[in-house]
Amino acid sequence: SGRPAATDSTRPAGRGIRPSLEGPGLAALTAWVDQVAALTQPDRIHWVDGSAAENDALLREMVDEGKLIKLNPEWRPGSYLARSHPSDVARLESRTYIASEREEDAGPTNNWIAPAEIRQTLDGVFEGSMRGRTMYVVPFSMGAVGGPLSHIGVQVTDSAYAVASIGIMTRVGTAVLKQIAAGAPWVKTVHSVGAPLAPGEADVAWPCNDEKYIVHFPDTLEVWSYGSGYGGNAILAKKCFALRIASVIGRDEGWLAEHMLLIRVIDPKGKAYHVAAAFPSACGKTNLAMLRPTIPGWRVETLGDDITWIRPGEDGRLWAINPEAGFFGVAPGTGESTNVTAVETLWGNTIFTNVALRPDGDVWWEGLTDEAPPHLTDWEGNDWTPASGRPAAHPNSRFTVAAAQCPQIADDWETPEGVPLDVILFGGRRATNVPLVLEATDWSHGVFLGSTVSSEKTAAQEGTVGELRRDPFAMLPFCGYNMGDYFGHWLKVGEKLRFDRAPRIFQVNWFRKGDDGRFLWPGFGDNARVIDWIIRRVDGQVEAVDSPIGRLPRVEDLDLTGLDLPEADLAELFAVDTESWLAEADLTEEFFDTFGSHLPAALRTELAALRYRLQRV
Ligand code: GTP
Ligand code: SPV
Ligand code: MN
Repeated sequence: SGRPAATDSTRPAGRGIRPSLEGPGLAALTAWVDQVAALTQPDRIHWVDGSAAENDALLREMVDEGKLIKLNPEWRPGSYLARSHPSDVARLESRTYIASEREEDAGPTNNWIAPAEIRQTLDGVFEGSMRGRTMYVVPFSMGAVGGPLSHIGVQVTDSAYAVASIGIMTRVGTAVLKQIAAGAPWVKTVHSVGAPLAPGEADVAWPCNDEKYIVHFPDTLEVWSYGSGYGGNAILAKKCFALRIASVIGRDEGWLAEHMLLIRVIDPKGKAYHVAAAFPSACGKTNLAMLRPTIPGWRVETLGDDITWIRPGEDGRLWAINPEAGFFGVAPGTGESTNVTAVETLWGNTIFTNVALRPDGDVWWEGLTDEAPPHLTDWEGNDWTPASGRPAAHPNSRFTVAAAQCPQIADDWETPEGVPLDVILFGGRRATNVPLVLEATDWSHGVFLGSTVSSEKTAAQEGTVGELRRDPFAMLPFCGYNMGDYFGHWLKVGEKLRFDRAPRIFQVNWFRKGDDGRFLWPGFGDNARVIDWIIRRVDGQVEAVDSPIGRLPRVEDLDLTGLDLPEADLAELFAVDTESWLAEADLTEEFFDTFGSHLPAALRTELAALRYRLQRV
């Protein structure tokens, strides 16, 4: 189009004008913003200050433009529904790249692309990509602003939906800008939906592009994302920065950026323990983060539900923070009987994406109530009844809500120095083989358990739901460097810990199924029974039974009171079948081989020891 490019970000934009801050760091930021604007050619530039008034105006504008549906405030005050384009509903692992200088640094689990090559591609697609739109400049902090474990970034985006989401998921605005002005280092992230508007052209509800790129430059600490407006593809502070880029920073600085929930568990005597748990996408992190124990006396306080940054302290312990400020959680399956805490968290001030709309202006999704309402509008905007034969909400439909709204959030959840970890859990969605709970014998066995996690695919990424794949540390799609080196980094971090202060590592599996296809374990609030055993192990109150794959509970040590669990199911939950584990060990060897010389020797030793123990049975 013949529209003149707005390359001068000092030009008054009517609102959100470049703030009049002083400081050595500001020049670099404004120069970069000008450079991105020169490439993408937006009509306007809006510097986000993070104020409530700004957020209100943004949401109102999106409603006026048909990009959000305002929910009935009587049921859901301050809340909105977004319906994505039907093709833009999840993370796109096939379009996600690590553009490290050396291919080896991306490793076999990532899509590598040469930086020079992809820069050329990106320059092409981003040229003029924001024409007719507003370019928002969003300074954000992961972790409390100025905290010792915190990191800062800036996202430039042409998506108002992304801005509203980042505002919930992170700490945005002027306080962060002041840090940048003062010279704090920051990570550059650029996002465009890739849908420029010609003069006078009407916008659509969910602009996006068929061509998509989510590209990470670990050597220069940059993210460039094009074509998608969805979650992990568009809220770049989350998976792109807080995991892929942060894992690289952590490798270089000696800490860990993990796909983990973080909770404080309080036992009946009032003693507190901190637990971090890595489960793959849509495998139960948010649910465990908001656990309401079904056994008396136990309490859980929520600290985080998706990402945890972990740093070894001078005291030989691991200290952990949740770098996020909100939850971007899976809606389906979230209901009174499974996660009442989430239901309560969502009372208002929530952005829902791809859930169903009720005739009374509230939302619904499969599992919110046992029975579906008789009539709904489905996530694509079509009429829906229970007889429609398709889900009303998309299986990866989500809610975006501030963590502070969680009724069981820990009072000190934003503590900048973090909490000391007592327990680390690894889990996945496994219908067979993996027992309900298993304890690692030591740190390197724990790292072995993390490195061998496999899980059935869910709707959180593109592809076939149910297909089994390796997802080490639940980080397969999120590790920004060579996964073999990442295993080595975990081992190295372990060496920095005092042996009596390192967290104990366990593997859990809530998803084992019987031959008839039903879950053997009730899950959800009853997972507290497993946590109870884990805590008593940590405290040295109960013995464990050695098995070839690790330490298992004695059945009598599990608190199963009030649970209607058939004896046969209980046995099946802990069954270790030698043949299938030997077969699994063969697959692990194949998997390990893909890392070549990057695989730490200690993990080969663990595999050999596992086979030895299995063959001795
Ligand atoms: P991401 O946000 O994608 O990282 O997912 P997540 O790991 O936070 O998963 P979440 O807690 O949202 O759970 C995903 C799905 O698993 C939901 O449909 C839950 O209802 C279901 N789920 C969670 N915990 C359990 C459990 O203990 N047992 C069973 N059977 N299902 C569970
Ligand atoms: C996940 O897929 O692990 C999520 C959702 O938490 S997203 O932010 O889209 O990555
Ligand atoms: Mn996640």
